[in-house]
Amino acid sequence: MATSTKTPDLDAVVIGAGFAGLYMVHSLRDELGMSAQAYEAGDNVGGTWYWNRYPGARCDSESYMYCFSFDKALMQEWNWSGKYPEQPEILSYLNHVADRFDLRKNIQFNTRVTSAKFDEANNMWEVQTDKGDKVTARFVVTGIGCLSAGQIPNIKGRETFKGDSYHTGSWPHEGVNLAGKRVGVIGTGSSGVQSIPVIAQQAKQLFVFQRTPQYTIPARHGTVDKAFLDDVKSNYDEIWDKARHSTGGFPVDPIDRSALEVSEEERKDIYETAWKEGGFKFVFGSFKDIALDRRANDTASEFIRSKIREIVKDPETAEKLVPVDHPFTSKRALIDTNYFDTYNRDNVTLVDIRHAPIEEITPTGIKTEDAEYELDVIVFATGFDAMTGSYNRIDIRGRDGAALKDKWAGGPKAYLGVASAGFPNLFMITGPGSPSVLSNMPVSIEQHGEWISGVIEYMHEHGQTVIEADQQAETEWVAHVNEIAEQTMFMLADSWYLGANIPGKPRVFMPYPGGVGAYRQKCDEVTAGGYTGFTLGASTREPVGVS
Ligand code: NA7
Repeated sequence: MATSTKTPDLDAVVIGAGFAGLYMVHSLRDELGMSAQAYEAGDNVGGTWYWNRYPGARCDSESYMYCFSFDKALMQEWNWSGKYPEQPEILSYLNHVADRFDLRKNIQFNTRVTSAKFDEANNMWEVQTDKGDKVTARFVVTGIGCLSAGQIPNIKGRETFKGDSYHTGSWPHEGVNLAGKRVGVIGTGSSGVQSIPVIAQQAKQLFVFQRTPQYTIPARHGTVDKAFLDDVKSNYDEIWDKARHSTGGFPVDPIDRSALEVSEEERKDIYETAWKEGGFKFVFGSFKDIALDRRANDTASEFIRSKIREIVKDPETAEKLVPVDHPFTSKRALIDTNYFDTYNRDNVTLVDIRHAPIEEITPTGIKTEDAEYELDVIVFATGFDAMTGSYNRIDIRGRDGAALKDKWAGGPKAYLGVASAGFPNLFMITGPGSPSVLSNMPVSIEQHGEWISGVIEYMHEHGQTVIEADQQAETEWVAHVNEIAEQTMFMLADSWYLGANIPGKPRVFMPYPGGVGAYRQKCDEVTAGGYTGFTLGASTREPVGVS
């Protein structure tokens, strides 16, 4: 390992000011006493919740679990108004956190990090921004999100459209007046399923361009139950502890019942109860094997299909909405409010572009193989270059000037999803290979933040200035992630988890599907072993500036 000769300007550069970036600034600055500077492309905090302001945008995690747990007073003082947190309220929460912990003074807004290059001679990073900043830092910590690089498909004629068009992930802050407009929504993923029912109420006419039908469960959203919230607040420690050791980052007890070991009647009752209750409990609280065993899964998939046929009045439309080409949970599980009901409205038309694909976007609308639709507005609910897109937008170069983008050309490679061999002192919060998008994000973000702070503190105590993931440990971890994914439904659909939504992207399963509890245990073992799978290097110079 090289020995440092220069002292960096900063202990750490943090990229992003969403949940991850905010927590990291707090943790490094206030808990470790380090100098940390965050750069954020938006003009305020919020990350995902700053950008995704489309109608109906909200989180699918229940609000009492979609928050930080690092400060007990914060947990007690914040009151959510809805069962699920809506985008404006999450943004208010993150603004509150930024103010409460005085984080803004270490965040430079309207600034995008363009490059980060590792200086091997000095064991530090040189970071540049689009505003001309050039700083050096011992560590770079990315809080750049898993779903932040928006994807608008390159449909022929897109630029010729004379109306307005928007991507759900970069919705205008002032909102969009859709009253009296003919609106086309392309995409029926999470953003489409959330926005379509709300847009239908606003627009004169709505055309939904659907390529893949979806399984979605009613959210049963509503105002928060005050008595429930009070109860949660008096048991928060226990609740969070359960979530931290769970599969999805939610405080649910594991279910030990197979969908195949109960009678048909009992199974139906269990699904009915879960359907009525709403939300992800349909997945976590029904049977242990619907995401793992195809026969068990068939029972859940078929139940949801029957619900779609029951809700949607026009049988032809209902059949178009019924997913048959992939099992439930193979794509991101969705929850909704009135999604299928929306197709009973007179002003809503479902356009099946699987059978008659879009040929082009014209100046006046969208032309499919069998019809032309006149539109005033096109909404692209077409998703993101997930997990790796946000990394590829930054020129990240490690040892020997090697680009992360090149290393990841065949799929992302990272040990524990937190560090990549050849890129020392770079930590990725909820990077590919960690539970991230398969979990309740704040739980995973805090776990990574704590773990990263812990490493940095350890390095200080041991007088070390460089840490790097070992190639072998990384290779084994990536293989392990894929091995688990192979045992699930995840491999059975073209999803963004597999990069299948981006033309040319390698088909590799990106998040860790083993659950947050198992993942935490692995990270804790790595820590207990003195950071097994990492190489740490000493320096004759001062250690990192932990006070
Ligand atoms: P998703 O889940 O990636 O959904 C994108 C949707 O757009 C999906 O229905 C796609 O169909 C459709 N799509 C994408 N490209 C095209 C083209 N070229 N033509 C037609 N339709 C297309 O993105 P979301 O924003 O909804 O959700 C992303 C995540 O954010 C979500 O899971 C939450 O975790 C938060 P496809 O299914 O690929 O056939």
